[in-house]
Amino acid sequence: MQPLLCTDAVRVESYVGPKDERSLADDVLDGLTRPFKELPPKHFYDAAGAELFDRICELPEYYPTRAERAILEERSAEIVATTGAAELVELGSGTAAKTRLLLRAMAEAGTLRRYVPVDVTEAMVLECADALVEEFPDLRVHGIVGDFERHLAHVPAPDGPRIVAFLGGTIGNFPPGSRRRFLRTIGKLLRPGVDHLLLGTDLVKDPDVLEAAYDDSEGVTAEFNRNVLRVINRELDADFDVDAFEHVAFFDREREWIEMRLRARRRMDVQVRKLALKVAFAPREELRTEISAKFTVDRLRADLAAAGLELRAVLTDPEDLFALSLSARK
Ligand code: SAH
Ligand code: AVI
Repeated sequence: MQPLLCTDAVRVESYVGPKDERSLADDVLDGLTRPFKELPPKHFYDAAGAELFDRICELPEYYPTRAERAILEERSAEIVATTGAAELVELGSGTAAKTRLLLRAMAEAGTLRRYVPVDVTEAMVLECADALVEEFPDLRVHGIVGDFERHLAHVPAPDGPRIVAFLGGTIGNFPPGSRRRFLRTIGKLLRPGVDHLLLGTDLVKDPDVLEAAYDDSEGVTAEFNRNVLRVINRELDADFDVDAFEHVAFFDREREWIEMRLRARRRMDVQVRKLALKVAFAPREELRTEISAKFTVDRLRADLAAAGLELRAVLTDPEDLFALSLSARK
């Protein structure tokens, strides 16, 4: 493997490339030819999508980031003391904004050795690796640009007690069956009796609060949602009229998840030239772009148990909006 970047402190490896265009192509071919159209949420995050997500995190309505940060501000030292962590592996690391609180606590405890960010967006991994080695002089960063569903085998062997962090509630973007399967895969990165999973999960709450968080008054989430169509236009030479799709977000009370969709404002025939594919949308036809599951502690415990993990601690913010949990392999 030829690393993207290799210095004394930083090594960044990339596992995305032409094959990943394939992954978008496969998802479009598969998802847009189904009776109920659907795309997986990982394609939101090109550079523009990552920027829109950052703006979402600052919105008054989008509480998860603030609530999770509040927990980390309060409890990072305790998390580090409980786990003795020397290494932090982070899935879907993004800008690693909240992660700094954990790294700081590890540095203060004198245990910090290595940070392993895994994200599908190359610029994110490169930028955060650079910034973090500046900020933490003894830190080594081993970055992986890759799809956490396909490239976890490239996470290096542990270098001391490890925390695998999966923050932000991103686990909620998996449907229930794949969620448990993915938790089991994450478990393989953990050694029983040594390592821990630190998982961020958004909690079930008043549907009005939830729906506002996914349909903000400035329309940033709507733009984030439509961004997936811009990605397809650019990468697969498609001709979606992006503004002809309306943002839809609602809380499914039975399944206890938020669903985001894009609704066609009129009849459309879309050409996806690279795939030689024509996709017809009926007026008001919807395309599901994301689910974002909300958790109770019982559901969390059951999902972890089904994946061979034992829930050890649940930490919440003062308003009980969000939970950070520590678990370990049984
Ligand atoms: N952890 C950050 C970012 C959450 S946004 C936070 O808590 O704020 C979700 C992140 O996961 C984005 O940075 C996105 O690029 C990344 N991501 C989404 N799907 C992914 C996948 N399949 N593989 C790797 N990274 C993914
Ligand atoms: C990354 N993920 C946890 C976010 C969420 O809340 O499900 C993505 C997002 N979608 C709309 N707003 C934010």
